[in-house]
Amino acid sequence: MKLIFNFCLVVMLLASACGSTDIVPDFEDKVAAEEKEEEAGNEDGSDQGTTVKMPVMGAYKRYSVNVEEISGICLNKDKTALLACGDQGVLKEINPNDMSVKTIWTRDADMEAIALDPRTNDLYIGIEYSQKVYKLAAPDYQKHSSIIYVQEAIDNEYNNSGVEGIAYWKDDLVFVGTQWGANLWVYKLDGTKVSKISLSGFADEIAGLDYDPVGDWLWVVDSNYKKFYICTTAGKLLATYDVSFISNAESICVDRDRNCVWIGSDESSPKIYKFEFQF
Ligand SMILES: [Ca+2]
Ligand SMILES: [Ca+2]
Repeated sequence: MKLIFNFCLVVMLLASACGSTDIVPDFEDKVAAEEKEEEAGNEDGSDQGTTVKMPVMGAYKRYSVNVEEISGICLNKDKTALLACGDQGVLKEINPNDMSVKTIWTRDADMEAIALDPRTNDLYIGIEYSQKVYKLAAPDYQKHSSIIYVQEAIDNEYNNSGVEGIAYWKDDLVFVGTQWGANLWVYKLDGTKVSKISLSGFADEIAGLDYDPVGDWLWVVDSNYKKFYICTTAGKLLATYDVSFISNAESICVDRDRNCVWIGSDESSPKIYKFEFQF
């Protein structure tokens, strides 16, 4: 009897060791699993999961910044400066100490989103209207190529409600978000679509995106609802921050080294808001 039991145990262990190894998590499965967890927690009125402390927003400062129609912000490779792009086709570097600006690259394209690949320091820039992503090669950021086409946004003519957010995730994966439908895709850098979800359960649009590897969170800014959010990579809302005083918040950048979050406002006199944060 004991022998049979041991044999069964070995078989079970082997089966679990040989289980499927999904490299790319399936969004729908992950969302369903999270919903199940929630339901299970609610049944007996208690939350069995570990409570995660969410970041606390503090005071803010507002700066005028010379980046025309600022619409995307990320940190540079050594996190000493901000890189920002705007609708007028400008890529600029911003000194976070005095907000002085220098131009890096220009091109006639509606640049609405920016992310840096920490493995290569290449930049990915989301282009609205043509609904694609440029790769801008490090170190000098003067040579671009089109690497991703968001075909659904092209086919359904998202036009000016198209690609507005991009964030580097991991491996060769990026998140791409649109205003229309608050749609969020994962794409491989070779242009292959991996998955799609919508954040429309809480957001009106995705106007800007950042991925925060410390919390494994997505930070999303929504210029229509005038809020920004933290959600899981499966799209579960974790926190909401009100920024009703910002006229057109289209870019977001989490800066843990400076204990702040940067929000850019695309307006005729472009602004950057620096929010103190306790992470
Ligand atoms: Ca814009
Ligand atoms: Ca737009």
